[in-house]
Order: sequence, then structure tokens, then C-alpha cells
Amino acid sequence: MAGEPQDDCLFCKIVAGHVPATIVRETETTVAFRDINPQAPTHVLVIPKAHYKNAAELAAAEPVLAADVLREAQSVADEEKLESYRVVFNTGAGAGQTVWHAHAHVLGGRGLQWPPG
Ligand code: D5M
Repeated sequence: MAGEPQDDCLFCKIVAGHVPATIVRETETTVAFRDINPQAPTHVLVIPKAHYKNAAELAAAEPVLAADVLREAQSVADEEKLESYRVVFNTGAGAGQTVWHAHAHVLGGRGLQWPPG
């Protein structure tokens, strides 16, 4: 069911503490941890603790929680002292989504090109 932990979800396992991660922030509703394959000097993933398969499903079901994720992205940027940063929600396999639990990539610490690849 939407929002419930999924046994086969890697990020639900990180939320539960069953898979290790370098956690940089945690709130009642979100967790932020370093990406295992960083694409920038700062590359942190912010996730809702509740399981939704992508950002669109999250925003439709729990808009306040979606806002929590965005607020945490800013908090990560503040902690990492990022003047500029990018927040990315890859949505769908064609856009590069590989983990089917909504997550915001927070990228910064270097110049970022536009358009992205
Ligand atoms: O982003 C999924 C991201 O998740 C990708 O950048 C790698 C990262 N990842 C995968 N496994 C881990 C673990 N165990 N810890 C931290 N980060 C991880 P997507 O947008 O779905 O491609």
C-alpha cells in the first residue's frame, strides 16, 4: 500500500537501519544520506521515510511530506555551505531513476552545466 514500507526497497531498508548509509540529517519524516556514487563534491539524497515510488506519487498523496523533503534539501545545502545547488528528482527509468522510492538528489560544490545530460 502507498506510504507503507516495502520489504524489497533499498531505501526503506536504510530508513529501518537494515542497510548502512552515511546519514547527514534525519527528521521525524525524512532522512538525508550521502549518495554511494557521488556526482559532485556534495551529493546527498533526501527521502521521505514513507514509501512512495517517485516524487509525483509522493506529492499527490502527501503534499506536506513532499514539502518536508524540499525543506530538508535546503537544510542540507545550508549545512554543506552551498551557495548554489541543484535538486533533481529522476522520475522513470528513461530519466535515470533506478531506486523506486522517492528521493531528491541535492548536488553542489562544483559548477553545474545546463542542460543536464
Ligand atoms: O538515484 C538512486 C541513487 O541512489 C543513485 O545515485 C545511487 C544511490 N544509491 C544506491 N544505493 C545506495 C546506497 N546503498 N547508499 C547510498 N546511495 C545509494 P536514481 O535517481 O534512482 O538513479
